[in-house]
Amino acid sequence: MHLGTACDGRLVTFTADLAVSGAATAAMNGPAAGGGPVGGSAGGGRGSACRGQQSTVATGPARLGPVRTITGHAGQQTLAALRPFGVDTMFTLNGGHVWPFYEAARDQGVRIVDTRHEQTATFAAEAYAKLTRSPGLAVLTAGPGITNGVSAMTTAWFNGSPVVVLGGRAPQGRWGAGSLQELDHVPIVASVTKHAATVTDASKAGLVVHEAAALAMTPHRGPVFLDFPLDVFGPAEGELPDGVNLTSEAPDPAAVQAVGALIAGAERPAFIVGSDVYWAGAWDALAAAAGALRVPCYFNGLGRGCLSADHELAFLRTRGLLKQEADLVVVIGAPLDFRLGFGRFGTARVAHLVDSASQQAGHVEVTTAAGDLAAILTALSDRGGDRVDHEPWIARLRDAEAAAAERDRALCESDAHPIRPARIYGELNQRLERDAVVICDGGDFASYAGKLVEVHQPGCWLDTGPYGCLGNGPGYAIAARAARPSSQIVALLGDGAAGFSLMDADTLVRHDLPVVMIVGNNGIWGLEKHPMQAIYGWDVACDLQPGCRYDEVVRALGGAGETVIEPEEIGPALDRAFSAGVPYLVNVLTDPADVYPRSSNLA
Ligand SMILES: Cc1ncc(C[n+]2csc(CCOP(=O)(O)OP(=O)(O)O)c2C)c(N)n1
Ligand SMILES: [Mg+2]
Repeated sequence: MHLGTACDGRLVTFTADLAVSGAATAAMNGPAAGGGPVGGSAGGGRGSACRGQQSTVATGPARLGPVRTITGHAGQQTLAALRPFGVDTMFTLNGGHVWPFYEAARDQGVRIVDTRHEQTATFAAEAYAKLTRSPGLAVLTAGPGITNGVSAMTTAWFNGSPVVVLGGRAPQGRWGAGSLQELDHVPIVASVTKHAATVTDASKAGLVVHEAAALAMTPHRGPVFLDFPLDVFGPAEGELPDGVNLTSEAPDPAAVQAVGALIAGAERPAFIVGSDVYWAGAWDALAAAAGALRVPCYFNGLGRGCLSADHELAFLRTRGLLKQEADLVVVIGAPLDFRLGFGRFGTARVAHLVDSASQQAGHVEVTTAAGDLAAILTALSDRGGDRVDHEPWIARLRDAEAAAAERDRALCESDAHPIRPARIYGELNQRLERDAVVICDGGDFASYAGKLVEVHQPGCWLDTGPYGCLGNGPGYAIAARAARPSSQIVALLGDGAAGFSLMDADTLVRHDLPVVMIVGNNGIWGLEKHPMQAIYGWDVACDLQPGCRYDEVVRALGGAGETVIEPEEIGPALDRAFSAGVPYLVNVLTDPADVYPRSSNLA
């Protein structure tokens, strides 16, 4: 039995109504998994990354269970449908087509955070999903509002992030006559969502939204889109399921057994842990499996922090060695994409654990087990039996890791002028608390963060993911402060990246969301300029304004900031930023000649 919030704000009870499978124990997402009461103002009870994990797994199709009747237009039904999933905040930018959602948000106590660009609103919804492991909500007005959100929706699609995007839409009754912003959005977003449709019957809005949110949250997760013609909001009355019943695929025991046998027989195995381990809430199951099988772990995306960086089996700097030395790499909850050498690690055998059969790689033949990742990891740790001793391999990696950390330490302490970007991370690392949320938005500057920032808790690392869309930083920062009122929030922005959405520092100011932004300002699109120089010997379209005062932009918008030129000024500037209590941008002028040591193959 779990608590939910009725549309009138009353707490109501509902049963999760789960069909329990025999052996599988898995993480459910959202409040139905034991997250406790939902609703109330943003932040209250939403601050922890780690809420509601181990519960029972339902393996059958979603069933609606008992229903309740909601009196109210489609907007009212929609928000009432989303509340039991834990949705307490809406990210949006105003347009008359979506006012019924605002009315419902006012009535039902859903926080409205309005941004200066729909891309930011949608990125914020994605980050809120990442931080709360429940659906993020973006409400976008018809036409340009929705098309402005497409890159962020696509980012959510690539990241498997459960985002619910609600769009306004020109009236159905006049379709074809040329109403303002009359655009059929559905085909535009169909290829980057799990489901895209137009709601055509106000009395079904609650049910349709419930099913869309459940689909977004069902592994493999992802964004969904519904638009609402202006003339079908109601008045109406509709039914709503009283509970949330999420399901995930039960893994095939034989497939899990095959992976277990590979690990037991390997001398030098490694796990690479990706975002879907986090989405599944499977960090405890991961720790148990890695510990029982003695397998060193590397991390990708939201996988970072699933084991603390100082765990004896957590490794950061030696992944490159796997290609030469590992004999087995088990990739868990991440696609075998360009970030992972397309699933090839030298001569090592590769196994792939995915949260749904839909995520099985088509481009390489590897041993694959699909299904609930917590269930798979638990089955692996319970396997028992003999296995090869991995301690010499762990010791070898530990030595290599220590040597690499020593090399990084020298970089992080560099007092070169102009400033080397690594020095910024040296100063930042000394100040980051274990639950700090670190956000990356940029080229080389963000890559340095991936190499040098150590993550200690699940849900504390937000990068843009494999879609690589610059401009996510301010939206992610808005969501991070909204979801984690008392954690440090740090957005690391390249100077090029900052140009996409720094105007949304205004949103941080208006909504009183103090965060620290650090611009690694090398005056160039560094990740493009250096490779162009290396390949062509020349470059074009790679230069930005040297020394541009991005801090003045934030000051003009009502925040604060400063520019840093000398390495020893970085630390004190960060201290001022963390204690400022307002959005604060530290604009660090860095060396444009610093070339990031890049080896990944993009295509
Ligand atoms: C929306 C978008 N446009 C263009 C790119 C291509 N791109 C990738 S990295 C990069 C350079 C980023 O420069 P900056 O943010 O200044 O970081 P730096 O590499 O200089 O540290 C560009 C233009 C992209 N990934 N996303
Ligand atoms: Mg740059």
